[in-house]
Amino acid sequence: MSDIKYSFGLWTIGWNAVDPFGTASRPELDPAESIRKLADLGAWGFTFHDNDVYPFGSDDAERQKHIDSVKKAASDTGMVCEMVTTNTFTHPVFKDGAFTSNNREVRRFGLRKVLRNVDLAADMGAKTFVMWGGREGTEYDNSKDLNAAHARYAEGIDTVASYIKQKGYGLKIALEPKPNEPRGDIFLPTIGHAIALIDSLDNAEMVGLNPETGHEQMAGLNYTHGIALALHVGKLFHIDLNGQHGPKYDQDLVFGHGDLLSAFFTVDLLENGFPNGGPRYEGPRHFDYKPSRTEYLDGVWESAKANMTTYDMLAAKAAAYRADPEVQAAFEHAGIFELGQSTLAEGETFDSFLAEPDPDVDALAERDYGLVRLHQLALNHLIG
Ligand code: ASC
Ligand code: MN
Ligand code: MN
Ligand code: MN
Repeated sequence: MSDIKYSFGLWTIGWNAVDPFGTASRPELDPAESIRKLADLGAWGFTFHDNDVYPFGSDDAERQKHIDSVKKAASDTGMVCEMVTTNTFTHPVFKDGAFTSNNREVRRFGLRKVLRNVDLAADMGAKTFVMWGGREGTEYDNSKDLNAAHARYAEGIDTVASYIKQKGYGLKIALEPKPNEPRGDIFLPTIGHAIALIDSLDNAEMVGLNPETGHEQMAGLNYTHGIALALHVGKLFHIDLNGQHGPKYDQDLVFGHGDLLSAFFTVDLLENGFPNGGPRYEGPRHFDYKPSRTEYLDGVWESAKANMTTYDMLAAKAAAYRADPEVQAAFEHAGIFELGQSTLAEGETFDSFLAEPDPDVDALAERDYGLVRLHQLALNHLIG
């Protein structure tokens, strides 16, 4: 394994493959044992929902017993708890949402569950606090006052942010967009929607994104473009890598097992940055996938390893691609470095800009950008 920092959600390998049509196809895993197993496979860190570690409704003593067992596995193995998130979607109390439920009592309960989990995240030394609002949404457009729902969503996020500030915790919040499933429509369906709501927050500076590969692709969107925008506006706080074949149910495949070409360009961006420089993603390479229901325990660990092996292979290919002089020449030919120059000259006035004669547009229209050849060069590196 490379020295890339890979981390896994405990709910990923821990999924016992219950789905809407079938019962579990695998036994429950002990979270502490999973941490040891992931460490053996070469992972660097782990993440969890509160109820991946202790059952919903545990009393304080039971809760602490489970937390201590996870902490011991972490200290025995050196595995880092880098992110914590809250389950506000499994229990039926959340069937109409947590922060956006029409029922105020449910909203107050959901918010309290999240704040309690913020304390745990800080105690575990996590740097990022993820919020995936899986039940924040509707099946029917008249189910909610949609303005009030967004106001309550913003209120909830701002309350969590103020609590983190008041406690002096070094945590940042990362919202995870998803278009649908389990709700018919989920609020903050894409990276762009989430950025728009973040901009309206009182505590916008400490709230960013945790985009998941498959969630953008479920909406027919380009994940690499999405994380590029998040980087551009300083909001790529965390990532959930996995695989998906276009717009259908959330497949949560192994990273690279869906759209492989897209995965190549995702890795190229994460590992090599933008061709003209710019903001870089410095966080862990975190996988949020599910071992397919056909797999038993060997398949669980094989699939976990496959995420890291695939990422490693793509990182090696992407490094060779960028280092290839033919690729760099094709970048030059395509104008990729030219795009790094500002369109207006420094100090240029509107008068001088508008007075400039127009170019020969017919000649400009004949330019061949060589983008197909450039893309073929990427393919040569990937599969040649
Ligand atoms: C998360 C997260 C998801 C969901 C899903 C739960 O915290 O990132 O995508 O929960 O994995 O099954
Ligand atoms: Mn998913
Ligand atoms: Mn996710
Ligand atoms: Mn997921």
